Amino acid sequence: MTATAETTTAGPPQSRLVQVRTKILKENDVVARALRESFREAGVYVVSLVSSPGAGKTTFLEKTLLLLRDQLRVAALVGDLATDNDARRLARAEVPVKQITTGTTCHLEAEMVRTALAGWNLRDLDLLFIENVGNLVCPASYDLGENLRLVLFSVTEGEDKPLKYPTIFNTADLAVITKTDLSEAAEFDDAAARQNIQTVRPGMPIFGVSAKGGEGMSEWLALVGSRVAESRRTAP
Ligand SMILES: Nc1nc2c(ncn2[C@@H]2O[C@H](COP(=O)(O)OP(=O)(O)OP(=O)(O)O)[C@@H](O)[C@H]2O)c(=O)[nH]1
Ligand SMILES: [Mg+2]
Repeated sequence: MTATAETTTAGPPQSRLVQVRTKILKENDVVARALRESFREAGVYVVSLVSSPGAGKTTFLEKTLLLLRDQLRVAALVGDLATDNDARRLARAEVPVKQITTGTTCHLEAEMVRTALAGWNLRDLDLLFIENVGNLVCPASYDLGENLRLVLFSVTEGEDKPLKYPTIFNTADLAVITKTDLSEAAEFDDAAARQNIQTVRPGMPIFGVSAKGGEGMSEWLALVGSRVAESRRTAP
């Protein structure tokens, strides 16, 4: 028998499950809108990070916090199903950090962010980072009130990830290709990866970085610095 590749595409079932999901998303949007307004009023710029597990969000964020903490008042929230490992890693940058543990939930929701921020005065911050749970599917649908959403993917994951997970790339504002120090060993095809991102999300800016080696970090810091400055200029 000759091997052939067949594809079936599942349409959304019109079930009670879909109705419940729609309701949850609507409720999330309401909270996210309120969060966005409170961020705007306080003059804090908010950046979220999404990626598959282990793509390098915490390493990238720890480096970013270390490099920015002397110029800007930075802080971070980090989501995981379990453990406070990432919060402890980020706290090494000696900036305010809080872990959100989601239990069985594969993404952060706006309400979790609101709860985690209780007790923090947003006016004390210039820039807040939110690291989402490592997952290329669930976080895509949940607005967290952020100004900028980064999608990270590492050179060891394969160039086709944007094509396989288009929604997460479509809902992001900027793509970050991580672990570029491993490109050669992984035989990473940078041009193909960039083309795949552009196919899914035409015009999306792309950064290549190595949080370990430092490559690309200064370009990223310049961009986020300019976004913070721009949001200040247009602040109420
Ligand atoms: N070589 C290399 N390794 C990296 C780099 N960034 C992260 N890593 C490694 O990749 C692994 C995962 O990194 P994390 O920063 O924990 O990834 P994450 O996306 O935060 O993971 P989750 O929060 O569990 O989803 C760790 O072993 C890191 O040391 C990099 O720039 N270069
Ligand atoms: Mg992490």
